[in-house]
Amino acid sequence: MERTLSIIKPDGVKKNLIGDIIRKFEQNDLRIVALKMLKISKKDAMNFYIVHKDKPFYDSLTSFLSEGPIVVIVIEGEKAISKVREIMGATNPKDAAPGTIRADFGSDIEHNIVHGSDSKESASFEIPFFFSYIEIQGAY
Ligand code: IDP
Ligand code: MG
Repeated sequence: MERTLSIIKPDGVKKNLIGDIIRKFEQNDLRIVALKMLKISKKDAMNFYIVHKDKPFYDSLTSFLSEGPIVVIVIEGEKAISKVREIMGATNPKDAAPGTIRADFGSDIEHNIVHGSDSKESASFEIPFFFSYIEIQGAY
């Protein structure tokens, strides 16, 4: 069993995709164990995406993530990290496999609807970034 963090980014919320995205996760044998909607500051977005601090898109990405409400979700299941990445599709919607969230709904490489932790290490940074232990309704 693994846990991973997903975020429905401001473009996904704006496009009314919260239900569609959660349904995709649940249909793939993944369980939602924590969820909330919030709007984060630019500073919080910069801390969340600190691994990208030297990338040319860091400023624009963190402005985007803080521009409107997001939905943060903890997902639990077998191989949850790679499963969520698969359901999301490649970073650039143009390269994402047909039927993935990013292929179906993403606008461009930045505005790509969803986030998913890319490793156990990033999941263990990202989950407690948004949720405390008692907010997570998991089996362990
Ligand atoms: P990921 O979300 O598929 O893990 P990362 O490389 O970790 O992709 O990048 C984090 C986020 O930064 C992406 O989801 C996307 O919103 C944005 N991003 C990635 N590469 C670019 C780029 O080349 N230009 C603009 N934004 C980018
Ligand atoms: Mg990433």
